[in-house]
Amino acid sequence: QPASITDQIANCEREPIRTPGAIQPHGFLLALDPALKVLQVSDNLARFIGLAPEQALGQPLAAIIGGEAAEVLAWVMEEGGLRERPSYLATVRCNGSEFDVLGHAWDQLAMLEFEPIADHSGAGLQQLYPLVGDFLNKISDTDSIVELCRLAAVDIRAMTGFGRVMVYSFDEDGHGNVLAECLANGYDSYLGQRFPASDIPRQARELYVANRVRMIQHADYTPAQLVPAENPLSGQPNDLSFAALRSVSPVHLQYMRNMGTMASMSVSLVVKGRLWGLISCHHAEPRPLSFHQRTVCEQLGQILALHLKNRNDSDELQFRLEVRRAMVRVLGGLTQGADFIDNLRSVLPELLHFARAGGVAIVVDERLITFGDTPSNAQIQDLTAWLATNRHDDLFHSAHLSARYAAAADYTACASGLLAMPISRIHQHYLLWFRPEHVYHIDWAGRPDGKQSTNGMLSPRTSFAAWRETVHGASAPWREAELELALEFRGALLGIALERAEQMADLAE
Ligand code: BLA
Repeated sequence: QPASITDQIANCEREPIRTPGAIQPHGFLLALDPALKVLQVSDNLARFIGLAPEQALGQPLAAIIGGEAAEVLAWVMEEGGLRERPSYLATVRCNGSEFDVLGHAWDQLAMLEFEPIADHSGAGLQQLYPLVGDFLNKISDTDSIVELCRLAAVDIRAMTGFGRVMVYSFDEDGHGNVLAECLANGYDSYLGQRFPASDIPRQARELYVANRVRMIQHADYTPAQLVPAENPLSGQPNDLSFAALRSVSPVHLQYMRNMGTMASMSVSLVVKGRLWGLISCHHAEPRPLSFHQRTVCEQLGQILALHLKNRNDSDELQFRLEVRRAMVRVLGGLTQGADFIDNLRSVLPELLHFARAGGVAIVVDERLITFGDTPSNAQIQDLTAWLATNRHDDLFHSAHLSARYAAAADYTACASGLLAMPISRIHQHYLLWFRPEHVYHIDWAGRPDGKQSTNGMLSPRTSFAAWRETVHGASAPWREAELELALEFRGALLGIALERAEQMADLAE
């Protein structure tokens, strides 16, 4: 029996990406104890150093990489100490080749990663620093998010020479939308396309918040296994979360090959602790990139994220101010008459404007007042009866009402979206706002349901050809700020109604 799609996604989420037990083979790894004795090695050591793992294990560092290199590294580690994130220790020469050495402390081990520098291509530090400076200057004059992202894509491409650099952001459902890109000749455009959430499982997103850059140099590599397979100090598989050479999930390597991408780097864009998006770089051929290049890209990503946050904060603030102003106009326009409903009737246009709605209805017992574009009176009565039986908290909102309440399919044109607010604590009295349908297209990068399943495992799709989905029955979304202010408005309204009732009672005495 084939596994359900939910089970298959759960399988993806079980990919042990932090503990693969192996590294990418373009460099080698040594795990040392505090006395710099070698406790674990990657099994590709021979290719770089000419030693089999058995010859290296238990030896002092100097016996593996030579006295001079070991002395430099020991000195740097003693001076600076190792941190939990890899830092550049030194460039050392061993066995006739030069290596950039990164070090980090993890799982009681000193993890040293050696990357041969002969491989590295692209800009050096002399070119990289001015590019970051330029980027800082340019983005200060930019206030559109898309333009910010475009400038980042252009500069990352200049820094790395990748054939395709994309900046994409995740929506609430985790789908990625390509906002900007910069391409070399011969690379297809993905601009404006959407990538389904299942392309990047949850545990990978979590890791990418902590570890902000990852490089896959060759999507067709054979992993270099760690020997022994487990950390001898803990008896557990090594946590390689922060190792630059961490071997990546075979599922993802298949995805890259399906896409025609032989090398990739992605840089996390973290805004307020959340993975806002990624800068994703592709190359059709394998491509090495030095630690310095990756670090500069990581920093550029941080600068971009900071600007995105500022941009977002000021947009949000502006929006809240506007909604609040609209709310004040409603409250200020309420007349002071004895009948609460008549008072509300006097501010119908302001009510409409407050919720950026196309229609509004006030439902009080048998009385029904509508304004703008709304369903029929009978339909509204049915809708409020449904609302009443489906107990909701202080507010009910939907930007796709017919998915929750089938009868609404008859009036999606005027009421694809609904915001319903009970305005009495005892009676079924409601203020209803309706938003019209907003038909839109999603250009998927490959059909989202086009994934293949092999032995119950979801595999990456094989086609990334654009596929257009047209979405009906949805309205513009209700924003967090609108819902919050609607609640505030409700509090004010109930307060006013109560006050009025008390005045009436006083008069009656
Ligand atoms: C990881 N998937 C990733 C990563 C990206 C994507 C960027 C991070 C690794 C990297 O930097 O290359 C996906 N790449 C994309 C997307 C774009 C892109 C969306 O360029 C858009 C432009 N993938 C699948 C399926 C599964 C899956 C079906 O399609 C699960 C069965 C898994 N993707 C998967 C896993 C990882 C991953 C497990 C983590 C890889 C790792 O870090 O070890």
